[in-house]
Amino acid sequence: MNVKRYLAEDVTEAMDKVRAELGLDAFILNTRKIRRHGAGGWFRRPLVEVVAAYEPAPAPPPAARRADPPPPLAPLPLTNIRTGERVLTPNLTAGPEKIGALESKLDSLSATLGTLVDRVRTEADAAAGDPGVAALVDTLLENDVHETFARKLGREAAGLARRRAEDPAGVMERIVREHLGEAAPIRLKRHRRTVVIMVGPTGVGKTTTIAKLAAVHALNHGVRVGIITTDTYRIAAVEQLRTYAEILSVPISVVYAPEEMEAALGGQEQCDVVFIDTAGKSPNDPTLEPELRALLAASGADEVHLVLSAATSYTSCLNIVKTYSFLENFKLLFTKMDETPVWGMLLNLKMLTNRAVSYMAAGQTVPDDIEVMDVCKVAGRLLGVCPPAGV
Ligand SMILES: Nc1nc2c(ncn2[C@@H]2O[C@H](COP(=O)(O)OP(=O)(O)OP(=O)(O)O)[C@@H](O)[C@H]2O)c(=O)[nH]1
Ligand SMILES: [Mg+2]
Repeated sequence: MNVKRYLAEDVTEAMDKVRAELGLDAFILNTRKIRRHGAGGWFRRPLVEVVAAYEPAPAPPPAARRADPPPPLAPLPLTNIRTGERVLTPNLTAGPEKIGALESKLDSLSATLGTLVDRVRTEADAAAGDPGVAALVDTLLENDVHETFARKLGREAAGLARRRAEDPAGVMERIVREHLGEAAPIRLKRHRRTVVIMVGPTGVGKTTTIAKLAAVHALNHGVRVGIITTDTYRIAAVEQLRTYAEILSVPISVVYAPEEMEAALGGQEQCDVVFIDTAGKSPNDPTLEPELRALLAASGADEVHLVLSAATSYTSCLNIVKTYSFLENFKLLFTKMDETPVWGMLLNLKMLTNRAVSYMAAGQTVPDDIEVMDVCKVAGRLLGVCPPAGV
């Protein structure tokens, strides 16, 4: 009995492969879902692995092996399929001039193949070959854009700049902006209250961001704001938000368990937008997912903003992304952009998660130090166009 492993997009495709290759008598030993390799693997559908066992086909009987070989097939004339014209007649007894013709045909085929391979390679090498693009890729790397993404953008920019005969710097700036995507700030529902929940690791600025956004909405947009805090782990956490709520004269409720959420939301029925604060948790805390799932279900939040510090390392980002991959939808909100001169993490996270970016915060002052994500400013900074002095 032999064993063979198959990988496919789904079970049907995997079973088709097993059937096609091993026939109907194969046994399925195991089926499981496995994560794809690579950083973006957490956000893509897992692959299906099927392990099948089969009986190898018996060796042909010795008599069959001793049988005389079949007679050689008569050579078919080769014709040009478009013109019907005979181009070459393979003949194993051909003279030196026929062999010469064959050789020259092979030479021309190999030249054509070489040109094709070159054409495919050119795109990939263009970034490295074009000193302008290579310098832009270096700037991205200096700004902590991960190498995989920096090189991918370099290839895209080089290809596009050459095809359209455009300045690589302009093309690269456009590509970075496109990859960052359009900013997606909070969109208030027209005829009902909008519930926004802030989640994320400890100390990234969730509570401060809620204070900033509550103030901006209440003071600048004249919107009726409510605040609910579920962060009852730290004694100071409730007081921190209560102080902001009092200054803004907006209602605040404290929720100790998901069951209390309905009543808390009911008490803020008249609000246009309600911000829910959550306790920061380590990405490795096993209670994070079940607790957050329960809160999301209880609140029926319209928007989830994953709050992240721009000063987080790439490795930590990967861990955070993995931790929150259970969320069906979320926006990326970046804080502490004033604490780091390099903003590559924004682009890394955007490209890893493919989620919309919402706001950027660059300071501790409530409410001034927050704005809707400015993708032009970020792209400029990543490409060394904007000086790293303030936001
Ligand atoms: N430099 C800087 N500091 C910030 C920013 N946003 C928040 N902070 C500071 O970061 C610290 C933590 O902020 P919090 O709002 O309490 O963070 P949190 O995510 O609610 O923290 P936990 O609830 O403990 O998880 C405070 O000192 C804030 O003033 C920012 O954009 N830039
Ligand atoms: Mg907090």
